[in-house]
Amino acid sequence: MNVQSKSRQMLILIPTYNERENIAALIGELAGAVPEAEILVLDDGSPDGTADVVEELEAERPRVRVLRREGVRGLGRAYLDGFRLSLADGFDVTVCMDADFSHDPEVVPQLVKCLQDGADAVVGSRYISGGRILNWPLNRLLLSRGAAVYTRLVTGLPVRDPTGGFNVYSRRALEMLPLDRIDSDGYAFQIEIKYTLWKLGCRIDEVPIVFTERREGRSKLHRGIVGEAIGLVWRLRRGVRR
Ligand SMILES: Nc1nc2c(ncn2[C@@H]2O[C@H](COP(=O)(O)OP(=O)(O)OP(=O)(O)O)[C@@H](O)[C@H]2O)c(=O)[nH]1
Ligand SMILES: [Mg+2]
Repeated sequence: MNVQSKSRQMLILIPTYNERENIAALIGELAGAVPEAEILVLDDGSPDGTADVVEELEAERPRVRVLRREGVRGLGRAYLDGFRLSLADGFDVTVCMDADFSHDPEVVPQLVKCLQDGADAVVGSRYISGGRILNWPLNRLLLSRGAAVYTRLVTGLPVRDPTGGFNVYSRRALEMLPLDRIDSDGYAFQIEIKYTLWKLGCRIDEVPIVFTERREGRSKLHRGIVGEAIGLVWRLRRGVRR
């Protein structure tokens, strides 16, 4: 990726797997909401050609890039590559968000403002006052809420929405993370990053968000993601890392 000559303020990382129907519209909305941001799509060889869509956009949008990942697929692995690139390219602020419009592009400036007010990491939170989830079936609500409460009980992590994927990290926070030692994915990845930062003494603030069901495309949630998260919280509690 060549972002050498550009401003180094803010990088938005968007992991994608089969998000062809969402990605162009999301990038368009982000360009309106945060025009100064660079956008890096982290694609895992989506069979639907998501990366090709982004590549076509690159011609007209110089702040947009796609990283075509190879090898083992995974949300966590994609984010770790994104974190490394963000550090290497000197960005001060790294925003993480889903491609499916569950995370509102208009809220990015608010999350970033909170970081600039002194937090090391900011979590877009569904589970603090003012936060909400729209259009999720009861089983998804219970699973997500249950995971949040369970994580807190087992690990002590004082974050109300530990599995959330709409997060902002300062350069300092990313520099502190032992990126080579983190290898979880899905919900577990979100928990592991927040837990590690908390243990390192970082200030993690939460800002309420309204989370909506994905606009288009299919969920990649599967039972293995939940099992992995359950295993991880107990490992964190015992202080064991792989
Ligand atoms: N690079 C990469 N991205 C992924 C992978 N799995 C999921 N994603 C992306 O990660 C984000 C979150 O995945 P979702 O499928 O929306 O998971 P979710 O939000 O828990 O579930 P739903 O909202 O119900 O669909 C989306 O932008 C996905 O495209 C993967 O293996 N690799
Ligand atoms: Mg989603």
